Formats: sequence, C-alpha cells, structure tokens
Amino acid sequence: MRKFSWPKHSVLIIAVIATWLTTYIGYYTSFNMKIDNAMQQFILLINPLAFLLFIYGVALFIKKTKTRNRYIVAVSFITSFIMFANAVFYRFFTDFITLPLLFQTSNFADLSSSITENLRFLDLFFFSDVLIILVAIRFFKQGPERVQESSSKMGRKVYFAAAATLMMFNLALAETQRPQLLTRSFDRELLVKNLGTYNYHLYDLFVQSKSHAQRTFADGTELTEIENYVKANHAQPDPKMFGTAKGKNVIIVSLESLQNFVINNDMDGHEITPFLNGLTNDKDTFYFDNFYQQTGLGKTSDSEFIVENSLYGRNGSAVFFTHSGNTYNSLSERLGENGYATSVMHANSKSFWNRDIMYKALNVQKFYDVDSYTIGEDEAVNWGMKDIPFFHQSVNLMKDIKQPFATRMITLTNHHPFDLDEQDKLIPEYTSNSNTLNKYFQTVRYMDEAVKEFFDDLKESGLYENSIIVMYGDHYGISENHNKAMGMYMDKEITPFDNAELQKVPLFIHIPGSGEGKKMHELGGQVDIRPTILHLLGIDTKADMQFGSDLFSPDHEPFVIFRDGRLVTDKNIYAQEVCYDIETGEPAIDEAQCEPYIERANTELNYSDALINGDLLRFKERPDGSPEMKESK
Ligand code: GP9
Ligand code: MN
Repeated sequence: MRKFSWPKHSVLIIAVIATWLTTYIGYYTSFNMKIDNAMQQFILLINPLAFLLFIYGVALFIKKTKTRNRYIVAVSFITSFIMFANAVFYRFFTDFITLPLLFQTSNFADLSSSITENLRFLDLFFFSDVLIILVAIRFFKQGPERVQESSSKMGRKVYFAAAATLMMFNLALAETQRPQLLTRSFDRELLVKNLGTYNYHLYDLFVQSKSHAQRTFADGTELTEIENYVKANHAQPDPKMFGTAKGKNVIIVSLESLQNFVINNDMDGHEITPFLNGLTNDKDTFYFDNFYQQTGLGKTSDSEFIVENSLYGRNGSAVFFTHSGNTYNSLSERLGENGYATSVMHANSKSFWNRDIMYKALNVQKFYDVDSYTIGEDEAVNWGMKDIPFFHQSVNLMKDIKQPFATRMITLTNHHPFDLDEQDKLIPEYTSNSNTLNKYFQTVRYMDEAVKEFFDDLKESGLYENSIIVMYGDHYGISENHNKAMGMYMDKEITPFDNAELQKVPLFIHIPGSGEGKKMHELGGQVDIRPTILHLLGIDTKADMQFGSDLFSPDHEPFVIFRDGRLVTDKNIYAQEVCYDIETGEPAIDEAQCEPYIERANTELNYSDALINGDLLRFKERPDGSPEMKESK
C-alpha cells in the first residue's frame, strides 16, 4: 500500500490560511467598518489573501527547511503585530495607522500613555496564527514525511501567477465599488476595506515616502522666485470694503456639488433654489455669478484646501492625503492669530479625506465631526446626516463657541448619487436619460431649504447680526458623462466651451446690515476666497503666499485657472486645446489671445506644485521676521 504523504508545502499552506482567517476575523472583532452589500463583504474576505500569498510565497525560494520555517514564523508574527497594532490604535483614534499620524509627536504622547489602557486580553487572538504555525511545524517534523525540498521553478511560477491574478481580481472588484480608489485615496477605511490592511500599509508607505523624498531635496531657494510672482500679482484691497466685517464671526458654508446653472433657473417650471435666488437680489448679499470651482480629484477636500491656502490642489491625487504633514499659512491659522476661534463642522467620519490629520496642519483648532452630532431616526440619507438637522445642530454648537469665531461648515446631502427620502422631495424629478441629473434638481432643492432654515436658526440664536456668511459650491455635481442630459436641459449641444462654463459655482457673501449687496460679475475662482474674506475682516494679506486675490479689489485680475490647465479670461475660455471666444462660444478668431494666459497658467500651477511638493512654506519668514520652521515631521 502506498504510504500517505503530506503535500510538500503543508506549513506554507497552513500559514497562509491561518493568517488569512485571523486577519479576516480581526476585521470584525476590532474595527467598525461599514459593509453595505454582499460584494463589499466578499472583497473584505479575499483582500488579505493575495498579499499573504506573495509574502509567504518567498519561502518557496528558501532551500533549507529550518530557515524556511523560521521565515514563515517571522512573517506570521509581523502580520499579526500589524493587525494587533492597528486594533489598539483604532480603539483610541477610531482610525487605521498612517505614518504621518504615527509620527505626530502629540499623537505619540497620547498613544504611549494610553497603550496599556487600550490593550485587551483577547488581542492575543491576533497571534493565534503564529501558534498554529508553530504547532504545524512541530507536527510535520515528527510526521512520516520529513523531506521537504524547495519547490520547482515551474511550481513557483504557477504559484506567483495565481497570486498576481488574485491581486488583479481584488483591484478590479475594488474599482467597481470605488472608481479611482488608488488615485484619490478618499478614506483609510475605504482603502482597508477594499485592499486589506497589509496592502493599505504598503500604499501608505509609498505615498508618504514619495512626498517625503521631494521635501528632503527642497532647501527654500525656489521660494524667492515664487514670492516675486505672488507679489507682482497682489491686488490692494478696496478701502471701501476693507474691514467692513471687522470683528464679526465668519461662517463659511461649502455647498456640496452646487453648480451655478441652477441659480435663478427652473426645472419644468419648478424653482430649484428659491432661497438662494432671493439672496441674489438681497441688499446684504454680494452674489458672484461669474465664479469658478478649481478642484481636481480631491473634490471637496481640494476646495477646502484652496479656500484655506489660496493654492491649487495637486494634479492626479488628493493633497489632503499626500501633503498633510506640510507647513501651511492657512486661513484658519491667520484667523486664529487674529483672535478667532477656528473650527470645521462636518457630520462625517473624521478620517474621510484625511481631514483629522490635515486640519492639524491647517491649524484648525476644533473639528466637529460626526461624533459631535446626534443623528436621529430619518435624519440620515445617502452619505450621512441630512443637511437640515446638520445645520440645526451646528447652530446649537455655535452658541457655545467663544466669539468671534470662524467656522467652515460642509454640507453633504446634495452628493452623488443624489438620493433623498420621499418626504424630503420638494419638487419632482427631471426626466432625461440621466438618473443622476434627474435627481440632482431635487437634492439641490432640499439643500436650498436647509440653507433657508439655517438662516432662520441663526437669526433665532442671536448670532446672525454679528456674523458674515460666505457660501460657495465646492465642485461640479454633474460630470461630463451627463452631457447628453445636460444638453437636453439647456436645450443645446454641450461643447468643451460649455463644459468649462458649467464649472461655475455660486459664491455668496452675506453681510447682515451691509445694505451694499449686489450682483457681482467679476470673474474669479475659489483661490480668491481667502484674500477676499481676510480683507473684509480688515486683515492684510500683502505678505501671504497666495495665488488668488481680493474679488472686491479694483486690481483684481479677471483670470481663472483650472487644475487641469483649462482657463478663463474676460475674453476667452481655453479648453481641449481650443481658444474659444467668451461671447460667442465659438473658436476665437485670434487664437493667439489665449497664449500668454496658457503660459501664465502653467507657471502658476507649477509654482503651486513646487510649494506643496517641497513643503516650501516652512522656509517662509513670518511677518515678525522669524522663519516658519515648525518641528520637522
Ligand atoms: C465627504 C464629503 C464628500 O466627507 O465631503 O466629499 P466629495 O466626494 O464631494 O469629495
Ligand atoms: Mn463635495
């Protein structure tokens, strides 16, 4: 009778399975991840596997059994430790470990004092795979089949091809759940959910070391050239407007996905934004109708970055993720220095867009995230808390903040896929081939209602008179994929010229009691918000590194640069390499009109990238003459 023999790589197989299962079970016991559907469930199950096959698979190249087993035990210990460390960290920060967070000194101090508090006996579970592997090694030593030669070349090829295929399969599934996950990052939880803890850490390591390397080679010499450029473009404030809102609270509202085409417009006879329309003719409101969004892949977070810093986001990635360790001269920081209590209010998890970390770099003093809100029954839809209860509870929070305060509020309901509960639908859907556009009008209408109630709440709270309210659309809601439906709504064929024009978002600056409000046609973009607000508050920005300028200034230049290189001037729009005439929307007769601006746009975007990649603002002298030089991160 043929003697039973164990497969050659039993220990390896057992190791992969044991670590896979402890990791998967660990996901459930130690992290609170939201799993919405069976597909996400499946991705979670398979996501540790490809990495484990690779890392354990290295054992196949090791000839000596003893060394091979040692390697396998070491890998199992390290992977267990990674899961264990994340579990402990999560208990404290409700977040996964990321390098900048780990090395923030304040976090480190918090961490070490609370590590022991956050240890649980059951955390030993993470090491159960190590134990299983040790037992397996012992068992196979005593077993009948002791010869374990290293594997054949062919066998190895098949093994790694299988691991690679699995990895591709995993990435493809993740892509169906979250398009552009790797370029946009979004959220650590999404990365872990889709790629698994181990791959997430590799990705984090890659992103962080890339930005670290660029930073290392910068020495500040580039700063002078950029400073000269910025100085040359500085616009002196209009003395009539400078300081008109001095000492008042500043409330900046990011209106999710709100484009300007809905303002003063209707959908099948239904007014879409009745309250905001009222503001466009209000004596206390400056409404800018020729104002553009300038975000890239970082969407909301890019708009926040632009508003805070008057710099551009990054091309092809979200700066909130890639450069959260930089030194910035943010709006929040400047306001903080001027005695304002600064905060952000947003009822979403704090790690989304890496906000928890980035806000520290931006010197935002307090982040009211989802944990500051109570979300009652029927108060959440789509991405989270509905705007009406969000505004309502936010005003309650504001009552307790020391004045003057400056807070940025980020709305959420008008977000793709624009879902609403029945009772919140105040107008019918549109009818086109795009479900997205059809529902968009309804969620915009809901957001308008929310803003109206917000104004009422502010008046009731007594905060209104002593505050200014700045509201802007953060980025487009309807992408170019819906050109056909947009064409139907606008009753014309959408060209690249129209697509660029559709990047207009509304900007409202509401100053209670001003009486000077009017429609403003000045051409501007989100980079202009920072200097405009600071000047209204009577804070000078002459020495600031910013690419935007005060929209009220007589020197404000009518010129807007998009992150992707498109641009708008008072005469032209440059898009898809065509210079269009702004009046006719047709290619300009004199194409050369665009050229100097194309060059300027390139220069400005490159300068902005250089500032961010080299973390150059750390070399900048502060107004008191001392260099910025925060502790190096
Ligand atoms: C998430 C919210 C939406 O917190 O800001 O982000 P977006 O997808 O619009 O960038
Ligand atoms: Mn957004």
